[in-house]
Amino acid sequence: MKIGLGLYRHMLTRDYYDFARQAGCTHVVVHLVDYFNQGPANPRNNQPTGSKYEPWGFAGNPNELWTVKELRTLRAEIEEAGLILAAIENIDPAHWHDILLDGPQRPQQIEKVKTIIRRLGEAGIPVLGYNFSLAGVCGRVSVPLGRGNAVTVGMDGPVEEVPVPNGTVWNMVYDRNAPAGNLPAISHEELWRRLQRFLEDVIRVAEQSGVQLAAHPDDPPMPTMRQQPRLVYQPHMYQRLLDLVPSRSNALELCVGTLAEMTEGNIYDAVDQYSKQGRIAYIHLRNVVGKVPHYRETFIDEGNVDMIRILAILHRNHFDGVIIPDHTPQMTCAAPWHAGMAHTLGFMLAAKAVIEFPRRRDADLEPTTRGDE
Ligand SMILES: [Mn+2]
Repeated sequence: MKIGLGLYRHMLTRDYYDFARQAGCTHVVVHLVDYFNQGPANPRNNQPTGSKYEPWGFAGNPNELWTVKELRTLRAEIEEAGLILAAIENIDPAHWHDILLDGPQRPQQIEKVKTIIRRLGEAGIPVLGYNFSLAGVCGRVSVPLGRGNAVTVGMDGPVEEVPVPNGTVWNMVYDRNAPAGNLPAISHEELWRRLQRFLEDVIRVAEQSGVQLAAHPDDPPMPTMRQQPRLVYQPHMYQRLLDLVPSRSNALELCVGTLAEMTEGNIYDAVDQYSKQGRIAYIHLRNVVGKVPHYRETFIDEGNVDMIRILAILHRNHFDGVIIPDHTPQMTCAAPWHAGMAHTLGFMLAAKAVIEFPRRRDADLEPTTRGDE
C-alpha cells in the first residue's frame, strides 16, 4: 500500500506538495474542480461542507476542458516535489451535468468526458475518480462534537427532502439562469440505467487510454436525498456497479468512512470483498461513529472502525494502490486542515510499518532485554 494526500484545487502549490512529503506521502490525488468557487457556505480551510441544502459553489466553464499541457505541467510540478500524481478526483458538473440528468447535451458531454479521459491518459495520469450522484453530499451538519470539541460533520437525524433546484447537480450550480423549479424525482432503476449507459459509452476509451474510472459511493449513504435516488448506499451495491461493465477500467474509489456509515453489511467484509477482486483504484480512509442518519466523522484512531484491521485486510489481499486520508475533524489551531491530515498520516504510516514488517517488529521486541540480564 502507498500513502497519499488528497489536495483541493486551491492547494496545488509547492507548499502543499512539500507538506505532503514532510508528512510521509509518496503520492497525491488532485481535485481539479474548484468546489469552493464563490460558495459562501463553504470555507476553504476544510473539506467542502456547504450547508444542509446550500450548494458548495459554481461549476467551471463548460467550454474549457483540462488540456494535456495543463495536466502534464501539473504532473511535472508534483514530480519535481518528489511525489507521484496518482489520480484526478471528480469531474466538473459543467462537463457532465446532462450525463447525470439525461439532458439534451448528453451526447456532446459524453464526447467531453471521453476527451478528458484521453487527455489524462496522454498525461500519464492513471485514474479518474467520479461520483455518480444527483444530490451530492448534503443533509449534513457541522458541530463541535468531536473529541476535544473538534468541529466535525455528520447527520443528526433524517433530513427534509428539500428538492434540488434546476441548474444545480451534485452540489454545484452549473446554470445560474436555469428556469425556476426543481429536478424531477427519478427512480433508482433510472439512475442505474444512466450509470450503465455512461460506463458503456466511455469504458473503451478508458481502456485504450490506460485510465481507470473509480466510483465513490454516495455520502451520506441514504437511499434517497433531496427526492433523488442514491446509487451506492449499501456495501453490496458496489458489486452491482462492478458487474455492470466487467473491465479493469471500471473500478472503485473505495471510501471506508462512507461504507462504514451504511446500515447493512460490515466494513471488514466489504473491504475484503472488493480488495480481493483487484478492482479498487484507490482508497479514502476515514473513521466514523454511528450509521446514517445518525453518525459523525471522527479522528482516525477513534470511531467504530478498527483501522489497523482494515489495513491488514488490504495488505493480505495484496492491495498495492494509494490510500489517502478522507476528511478529519477540524483541529483547534492555526491550520486545522493541515493538523488533521498530519495526525491521520502519522497514524497511517505507523500502521503500515507494523503491518508490512511484522517479523522485524517481533524480532526487535524480544531479544534485546534478555542480553542485558
Ligand atoms: Mn470519501
